[in-house]
Amino acid sequence: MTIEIPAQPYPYPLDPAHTALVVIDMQRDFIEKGGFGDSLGNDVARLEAIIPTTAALIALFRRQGWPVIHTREAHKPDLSNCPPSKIRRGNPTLHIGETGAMGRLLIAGEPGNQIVDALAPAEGEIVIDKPGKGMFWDTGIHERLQAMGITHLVFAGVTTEVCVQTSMREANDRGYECLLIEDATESYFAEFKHATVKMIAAQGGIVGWVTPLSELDRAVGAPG
Ligand code: C5J
Repeated sequence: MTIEIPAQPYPYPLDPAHTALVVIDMQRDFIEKGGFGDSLGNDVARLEAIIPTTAALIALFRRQGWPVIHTREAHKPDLSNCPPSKIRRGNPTLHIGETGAMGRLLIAGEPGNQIVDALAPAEGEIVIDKPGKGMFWDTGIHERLQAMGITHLVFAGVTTEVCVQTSMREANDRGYECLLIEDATESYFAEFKHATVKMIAAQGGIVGWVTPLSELDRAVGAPG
């Protein structure tokens, strides 16, 4: 039986037995000073601000016993899965693979590549390292989700218009019913988040649905 979640552009039919949460790239490289996001000249405090909402969303899924998946934007130490064009891009003070305050930027296993402590994956939760912006390219996650019988994905994380939106679009093209929790996602640019949230739900939900955490909490049943 589905749970109807008030959402834009119309109620989202959450299917409890077939739903997983995807928390995109809540890693130190994007959220803390000295990381990749900071090296690009961004205000990382904007992203840090969604940690409490994202933690509450993860807690809701854990209470329900629904799967939680974490992603990290992470490349192999030899950069063999990072195209040179991606390394060159952006004119940052530091490039992908170079050493910053938290180790090599966006490299698997480095301190900066770890998910922030407040959102650390629990034992048994899936953590995928993705070399692209989207969660499906070169990760094998679609096959794992299919094996788990997952048809519905709830999204959170950063940044709204880059890795979150790319992952939602990839998921949408693969047939998943996608819901974005709008106060558990953030961008370095307020206007980009605003536009992304609008374009996801536009045209009858061309990419998916959007709703705040409070609506999900109410519909699923917040703890008393
Ligand atoms: C970016 C991401 N913004 N996780 N990555 O480069 O959105």
